[in-house]
Amino acid sequence: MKILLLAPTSGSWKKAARSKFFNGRTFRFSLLSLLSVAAETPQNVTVRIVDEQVEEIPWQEKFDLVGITCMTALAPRAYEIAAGFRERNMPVILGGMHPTLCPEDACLHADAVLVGDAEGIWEQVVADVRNGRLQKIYRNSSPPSLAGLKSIPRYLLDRSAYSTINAVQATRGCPNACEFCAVSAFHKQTQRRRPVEEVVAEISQIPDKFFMLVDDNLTADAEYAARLFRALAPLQKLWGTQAAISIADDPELVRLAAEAGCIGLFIGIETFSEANLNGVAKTCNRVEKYREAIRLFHSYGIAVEAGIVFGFDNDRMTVFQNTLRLLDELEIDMIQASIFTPLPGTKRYTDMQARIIDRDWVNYDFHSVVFQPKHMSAADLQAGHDWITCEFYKPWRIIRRLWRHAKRPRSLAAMPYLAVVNMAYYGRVFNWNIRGFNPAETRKIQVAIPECNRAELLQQVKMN
Ligand code: B12
Ligand code: SF4
Repeated sequence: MKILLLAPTSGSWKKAARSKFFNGRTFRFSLLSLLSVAAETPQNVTVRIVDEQVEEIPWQEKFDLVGITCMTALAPRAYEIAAGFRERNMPVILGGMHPTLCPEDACLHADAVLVGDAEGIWEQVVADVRNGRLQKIYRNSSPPSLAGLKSIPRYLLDRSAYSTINAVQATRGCPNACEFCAVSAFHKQTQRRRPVEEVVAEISQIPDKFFMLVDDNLTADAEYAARLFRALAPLQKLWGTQAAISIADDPELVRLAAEAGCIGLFIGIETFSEANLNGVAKTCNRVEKYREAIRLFHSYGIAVEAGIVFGFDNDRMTVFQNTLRLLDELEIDMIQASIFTPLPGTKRYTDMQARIIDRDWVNYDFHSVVFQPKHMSAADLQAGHDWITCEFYKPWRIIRRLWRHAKRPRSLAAMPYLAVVNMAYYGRVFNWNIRGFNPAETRKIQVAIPECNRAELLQQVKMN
């Protein structure tokens, strides 16, 4: 029996994959979703993983089952590919974020849909294919335990095509209830954790120095995180992960993370407006604590990538210029600027139905406006997001950030990481030619964005 597991790609990601320079390799890592499904596949089945960013789809080959993973923005491409294989008489199953949050949509385009985690149910899917009785929907009756997960077959990937294939997960989900978050919707505001010794055993098998913990909120359970960090420290590896900014409420935990080799944190700062945070129930962020938290991370040489979102209901045209000033003020090392996106399956999607102006999933890529903002036009929101992205990654700002980082204590370990990611973002913004990321256009936009006064601004956002 032969199974193909496929990761689709589209839009600018596809373009980047095809171009010779700035090919997006830095941002390409993991594929842990498909690797986890492959790990669960019985030994006597041949599994092939194809990442459309890396290689062509093997249309001419014959498979007994084709499994496709997809996020919302990639759903249309996943459906297109599914149609291609079904025309060739090969059954298709869809799984991952979008099929789980929108099974009724996914069901229209596939022979079967797997809702939620694959562990605990994938073996049944394989058995059903073998017996010719594939069902329409598969889901575990309750989320499977993460103890005793099978070993991840990273050898199925061409490692030269990825910045790292060393993606590991210690926990799944997040207990918080931020109303815009797909993770919260997928995992129903819960977090499951793997036994610390199993995570450490997996990481100790990785031959490289660097790995990524692709958890959603690694430090949600501080006691678990502390145990994990203590156990990781002797391995002397370097790693980055995502955590809520509230990790800084526990300076001892930050110290343990640094001693365990943490060199980078992706933090969902989202906005500098308390009203915006309250509007989406992101209660783990408090604007007045941002500065203290970032200083703490920096004091351990940990680089901070901030997730910043524009288009919240209290955002006005001043938000772009103000946010750039505040990011500079906090010495944030990298940003991932996004446009607010009401993702299907989340509370915000339901609440914002009347304001949604674009229902093409392709545009649910966090860089396009799909709803009517409250205090600006959709075009202004798009322009402001494009403007700040270009401004933040201008070469002089990147050099200043590297210089500032170099002056911090323990900065050496994170320096290459910081430089590579900043340069990769530069390449992405200025060379991928992503829609909206046109430097000539953004120069014009700058004129329309109001200037702001530093002291007034700090007082206004109550950031001490
Ligand atoms: C690591 C990561 C990335 C990495 C690597 C992605 C990759 N290709 O592996 C990078 C940085 C490249 C990335 C990029 C993006 N990401 Co991302 N990413 C993640 C993150 C943090 C972890 C994913 C992961 O590896 N999970 C671990 C695995 C084991 O869990 P899993 O994916 O749920 O898989 C299990 C089940 O879902 C199921 N399953 C999954 N796929 C399949 C397929 C089949 C056939 C079957 C049967 C089962 C199955 O089985 C698995 C095992 O149980 C998630 C958050 C999350 N919790 O998922 C966001 C997340 C998936 N990303 C998201 C987004 C929006 C993006 C971007 C669009 C961001 C942007 N603006 O650029 C891009 C899109 C990239 C692209 N076009 O390809 C959103 C998706 C929201 C949505 N509803 O669509 C998420 C949920 C983050 C969030 N909080 O909103 N991402
Ligand atoms: S803290 Fe982060 S991962 Fe958790 S629900 Fe909120 S946005 Fe999602």
